[in-house]
Amino acid sequence: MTLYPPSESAALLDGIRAFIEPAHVRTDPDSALTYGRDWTRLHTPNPLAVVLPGRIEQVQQLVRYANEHRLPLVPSGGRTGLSGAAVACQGEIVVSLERLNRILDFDPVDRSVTCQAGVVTEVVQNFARDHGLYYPVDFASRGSSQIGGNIATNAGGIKVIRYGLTRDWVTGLKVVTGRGDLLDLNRGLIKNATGYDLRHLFIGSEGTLGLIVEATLKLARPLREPSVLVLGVPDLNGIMAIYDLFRRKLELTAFEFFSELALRHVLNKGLHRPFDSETPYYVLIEFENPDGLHTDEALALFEQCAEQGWLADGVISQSEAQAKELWRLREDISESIAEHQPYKNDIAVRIARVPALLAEMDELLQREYPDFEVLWYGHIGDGNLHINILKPADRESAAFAKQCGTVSEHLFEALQRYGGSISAEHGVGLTKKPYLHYTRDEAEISYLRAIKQVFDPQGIMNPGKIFD
Ligand code: 2HG
Ligand code: ZN
Repeated sequence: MTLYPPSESAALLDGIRAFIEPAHVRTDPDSALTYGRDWTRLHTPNPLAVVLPGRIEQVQQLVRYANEHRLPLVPSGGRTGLSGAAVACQGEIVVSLERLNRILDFDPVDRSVTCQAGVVTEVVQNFARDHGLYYPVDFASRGSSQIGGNIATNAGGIKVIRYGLTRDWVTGLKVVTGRGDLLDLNRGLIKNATGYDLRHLFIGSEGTLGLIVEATLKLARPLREPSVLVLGVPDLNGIMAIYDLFRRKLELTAFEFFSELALRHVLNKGLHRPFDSETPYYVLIEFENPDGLHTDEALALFEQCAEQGWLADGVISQSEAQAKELWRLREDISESIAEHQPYKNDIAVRIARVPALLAEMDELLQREYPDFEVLWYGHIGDGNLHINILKPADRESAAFAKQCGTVSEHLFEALQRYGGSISAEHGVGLTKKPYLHYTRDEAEISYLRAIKQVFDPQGIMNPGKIFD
């Protein structure tokens, strides 16, 4: 635990105020609470200070100063993470990049945009749209998450089956390493066969190697009039059968699923059922459908699935507004259950192994949590399932977390047999650190440690996150 005696910490912070404007070196309780945690809400924020540099040189000065005085730094974006990677509960200095929020360059020929790390994801999406293009990395927290955080966690989201992860869209990165050096990585190039690609080490590094300060992102052509189908599915096995059939005929841009139990929470918040009948599961399928070109094909596929008994009911959007409404049934789930302090798991397995894993997990969860509300949803088309266990109102938080942690071990043992990952897209941070060995073996973790040592020899960058 890094805690400095008050006199020492006051002097340390005065030292920072010598190169960052005093108004941007904050110690008030509100800032500590806001900037000291992410959306996990499991840890008590306790940063020494929150620092908001406005220039890259200030980030470098801060890292050098932190090395001199052994001050731990926690890089901070929109703090929408769900694994505690942006939590400062051990007297660290939070480094918020939110003042570095400018779009710096756009090139229509390259189809690329260069922006500072603190630009909000949705601002990049809107910027691309206003220039006739599309930034396809998308998820429910688009309005608050920041590009730097997206990159530091290699954010996934709802369009991965067609567009891949954040990693696939980053063509350039400027980073300040844990040693205080500014590296200009790959400079927007598509091809660059000159040895190790350090850019990819920083993507997904969760702030443990340094701070991302600038990024160049590729853009795509816009989606052409996407249509959305929501289908009611009686049995888990039907889900992947539907996926297989639909993707043979249509180029899908999303294939999501959620359970009836999960749906009920968004209905409680005022959304409407997509159709009258209830089924234990639902899938949401999105595909480009310019001028309704593929509607007949989609309806024929719907009929085929119905004949096989894979689906019981369904609806197809008739307008952009209706497509958006249908998306909310899936996208609003996470926020709608936040008040129940869910224990979250975010697992991944190869697509072909999803049905067998689902069956095994379902059986295990029903056995281990007979009286808990367990909600399933996620990006099943890329093999990513979110499992949320809601805390019963009368259960004490620590006891609940302990029980869930024990069941997670059974879950991860099964997952390991399937060659899966204990974190598909939410990262490791603090909450999944104890389970990392289920996905990365000791030899591999020793290489991760060695890499960290190169970029951050004094261990000041987000210590205690991913691994110890
Ligand atoms: C989603 O897909 C987010 O909605 C959040 O990744 C998942 O709340 C969750 O477990
Ligand atoms: Zn997700």
